[in-house]
Amino acid sequence: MNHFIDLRSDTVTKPSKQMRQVMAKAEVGDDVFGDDPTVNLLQWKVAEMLGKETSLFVPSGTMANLVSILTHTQPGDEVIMEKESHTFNYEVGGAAALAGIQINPLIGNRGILEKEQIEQAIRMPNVHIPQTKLICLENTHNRGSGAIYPIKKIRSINELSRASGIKMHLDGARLFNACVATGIDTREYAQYFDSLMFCFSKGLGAPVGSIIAGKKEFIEKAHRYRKMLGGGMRQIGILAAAALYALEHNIDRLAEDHQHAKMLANALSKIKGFQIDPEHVETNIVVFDVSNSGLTVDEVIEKMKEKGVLLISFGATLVRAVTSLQVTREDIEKATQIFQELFD
Ligand code: TLP
Repeated sequence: MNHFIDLRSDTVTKPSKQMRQVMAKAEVGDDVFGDDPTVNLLQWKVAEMLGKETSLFVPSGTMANLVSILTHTQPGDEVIMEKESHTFNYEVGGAAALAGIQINPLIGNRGILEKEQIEQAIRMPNVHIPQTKLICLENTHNRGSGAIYPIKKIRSINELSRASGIKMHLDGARLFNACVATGIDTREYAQYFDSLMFCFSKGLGAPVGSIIAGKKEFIEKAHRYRKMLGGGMRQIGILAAAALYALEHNIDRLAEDHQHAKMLANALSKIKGFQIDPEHVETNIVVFDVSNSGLTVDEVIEKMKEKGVLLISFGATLVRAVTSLQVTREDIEKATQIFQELFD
């Protein structure tokens, strides 16, 4: 099999020829000295796009979330987040191990929390009780099948957080998917968060990198934590150039990924053994339940792999398919046909 249709993640995209060309030509310097002009340009541009004072390029989304949590909290503090969130499930417990914080995981609806739930979870000031210092939201929500956080809900959570003196952080790994799907500007989302991060290495198609934005004072402190975690990098203008290219060329086209995901979700919803509500597929992530198929998740994945389609497990009965830059409409049609042949 020489061409896999790779639906495992939007992280699998490879830099295009044009992206590699700008990487090859990038001006570089030692970024630990603050000398890399391409990184500086990227950080300035992202701060502008998000309406924040400044920003900080980091190697990964995981480090972006961890650095942000470290910067906002002290060991023993409590952080509210959704139970299915990426930080709670897939960041190796780093916030507990390295920031020493306690997560208070709340159960959301496809990853979305209500203001009232958060209100009830905020701790009273009392000598026995950990103090709530941070609320983390995720937009789009990965395990929520790419669900978009409604801006109204973000606004009301923000009112609560301001009234309670609690900071807000956004895991916006796929923030641009939300922006493209809703037409809501990045600044509009960003204004409600003290810090936010997004990834270049997912649907935007760059090989490496994420970025954190916030106030100058916050980012100065975050910079020290990035260094502490070993995230101080040197001539990374070549990576920043890929990120700049991605911002210029790969945002609007995310709409295609969303169409492809919807096509796939519609087709899967007609297959008897699978359960999925296509209405729940708002962006590029398709999660479906295979429990009625008589097969295990691993069997479904293996059968599809034999036919050249790659998927991943998302739990005991759930399979995930993600559309991205290098997945064409023909690939989706072909994958759909294979699903139908194998499981209908
Ligand atoms: N998500 C990856 C895997 O880790 C599961 C994926 O394939 O979806 N926040 C969110 C919402 C994410 O989805 C991810 C990566 C991260 C943070 C972490 O980013 P990286 O992988 O750059 O550390």
